[in-house]
Amino acid sequence: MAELEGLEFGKSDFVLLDEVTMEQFMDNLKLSRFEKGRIYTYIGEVVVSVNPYREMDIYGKDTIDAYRGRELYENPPHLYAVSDAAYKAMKRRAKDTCIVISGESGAGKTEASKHIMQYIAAITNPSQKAEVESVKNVLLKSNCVLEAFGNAKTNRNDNSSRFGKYMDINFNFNGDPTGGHINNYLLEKSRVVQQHEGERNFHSFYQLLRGGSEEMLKSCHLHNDPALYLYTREGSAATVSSAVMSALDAIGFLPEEIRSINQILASILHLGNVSFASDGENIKILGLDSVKHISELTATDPDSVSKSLLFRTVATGGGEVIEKGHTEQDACFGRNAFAKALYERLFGWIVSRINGIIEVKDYNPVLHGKNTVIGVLDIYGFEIFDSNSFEQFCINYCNEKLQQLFIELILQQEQDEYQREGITWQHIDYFNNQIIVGLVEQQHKGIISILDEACLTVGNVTDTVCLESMNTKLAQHPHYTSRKFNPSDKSMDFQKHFRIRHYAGDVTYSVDGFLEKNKDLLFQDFKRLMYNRYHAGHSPLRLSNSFFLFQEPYYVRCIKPNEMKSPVLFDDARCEHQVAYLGLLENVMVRRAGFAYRQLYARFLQRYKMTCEYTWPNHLMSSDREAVEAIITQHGFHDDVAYGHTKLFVRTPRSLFTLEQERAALLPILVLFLQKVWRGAL
Ligand code: AD9
Ligand code: MG
Repeated sequence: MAELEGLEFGKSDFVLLDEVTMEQFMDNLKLSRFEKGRIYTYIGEVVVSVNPYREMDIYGKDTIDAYRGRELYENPPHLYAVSDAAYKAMKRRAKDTCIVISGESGAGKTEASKHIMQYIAAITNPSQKAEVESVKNVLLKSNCVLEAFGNAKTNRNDNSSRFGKYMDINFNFNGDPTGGHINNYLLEKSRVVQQHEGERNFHSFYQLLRGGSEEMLKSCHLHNDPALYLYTREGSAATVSSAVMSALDAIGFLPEEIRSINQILASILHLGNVSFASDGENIKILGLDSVKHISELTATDPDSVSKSLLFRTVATGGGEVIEKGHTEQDACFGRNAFAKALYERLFGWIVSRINGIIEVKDYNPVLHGKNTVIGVLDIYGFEIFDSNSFEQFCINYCNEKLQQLFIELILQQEQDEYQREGITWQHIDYFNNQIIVGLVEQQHKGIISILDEACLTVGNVTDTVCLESMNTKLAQHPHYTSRKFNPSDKSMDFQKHFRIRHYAGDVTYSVDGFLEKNKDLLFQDFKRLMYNRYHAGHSPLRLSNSFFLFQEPYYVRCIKPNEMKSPVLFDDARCEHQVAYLGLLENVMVRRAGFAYRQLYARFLQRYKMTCEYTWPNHLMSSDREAVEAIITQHGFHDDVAYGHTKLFVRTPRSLFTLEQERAALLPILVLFLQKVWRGAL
């Protein structure tokens, strides 16, 4: 039982706090949980996780066995318990479920997603069927590959996800994984050509240079020193494992495919080393060796590579097509655009190749029953840097959407339902970030609409002109500020910045490059999928256009204890800020005053009528509600429930658990009874 942890570990569920105040919440989180090595705490079924920044001995086989098949409150809080709850819901009730992991950059989302996947893999396929083992193996190994190509060191996290990931695991009627699908969102491809000070390019480049065999490097015309390449000059010191190559191999990438991946990475590095010089009129390429290597590695003709770097093709007014020489600046821009596009496509191809390997094959719903899904969503966390660009704008918008989802499902719908059902309820107030989501995505008036409009306008609309339009149209919005407040701060060019008061903090964005990046097709795709989610309204995670029906969500809310990556430091102010903006206190209030379980009277009756003499086999009361009341009264749970118009609400899961146990004990007797009836013995 959760309480068996002992009083020294405080409350394992914040719902049990004596009083719901920020002070008590923080004391419990810091003194009783984090400082005693208890990194997980519940708010009902929501897991609050604090990044321990050290290896914890809580993910071994023994722990997995302890959680397998158990109810949430039977063990101390753990990711494994919610993973099991999601798994049970999927298996028992054939429910599609998803686990949504949120928190700022470095809070522990990706680690959590891996623990969840590992748990699910460990508890499934008891009969060790080879094909199921192989699916699980690919699903687990794909994390390593995705991290190599999609993660990088940032100033906030050494292994920061620079893309959003939604991974679906498909299950057959036995509850064994039969396949999966990865959706990836908005890779931060600008990182390929440029990184902030102290940050690095994607891990894959360093793994290639530091981890690649001598022979492979030679065939790609590479040296093993990242400092030799413009794109990897930053932060080359970190050690690198070559696990990704063996993971690619284990997943089923063919040797020639792995070779091609290396060749494309190498081409990108060589591209970065192509530079240009101008003689006043024309420009020429410096570093023809690099061009030669690129053409060899991409099987293209060196002259064509040079030409595409130096010229662009334009249509004249008279319908003619001519080649126009680049300026030095244009050529660098074009080179970088090419490198980014190559990487982006490589990443997309790797994901689709993995999907091809793990997709559910030969599935026949008639033969195999309903195909159910558990999804795990791990996106890039909310981030604020000294300088924030379009990438941060999209990342933070994405986090606003997730917060909105949480509010909708956990705070709003819950309270709406109590009201609808006529349950006496003291409304709990919370900050609804819909207003910020609207600021970004509202049609015609929101930032995205203004950007789109500027991109579609013929003529020379610059980032600054677009900013002026935003400043005019959004002047009255309480979460938008046209410039940084402190005019004495000379480091900031006011004409190029705007500020959004996000749910998680104020972020000042530089509009430099906004329009160019907004034109990018990938961003268009991203926006479209977010809009879809928004307008579809019914799905908790409509981040994908295909396969997606209503899924029952489970939440993991990650907290970053400090900015130093320290295992011992709990920065009170930073943590309190996160608890506040994540709405955790409000979550406790709603949960505490609320009900863990609800069910329509008829369905409740159907399941538990055998546990009460007045309802078995049929009740003679005037309504199902009265019959349910009889069951509840007989078991002495009267104080633990409320009766709505159509549903019964049960406050604590414990009452339900007792009913479940009783039902389970009665079932064999019932079966015997029915057999006798059939045989005519009764
Ligand atoms: V970002 O939004 O992708 O930048 P995440 O994903 O929230 O971020 P991540 O899971 O990458 O953070 O965690 C950051 C680091 O914290 C990891 O690299 C680990 O060093 C550390 N960490 C996080 N969770 C755990 C854990 N459960 N046990 C031990 C952990 N270390
Ligand atoms: Mg991550």
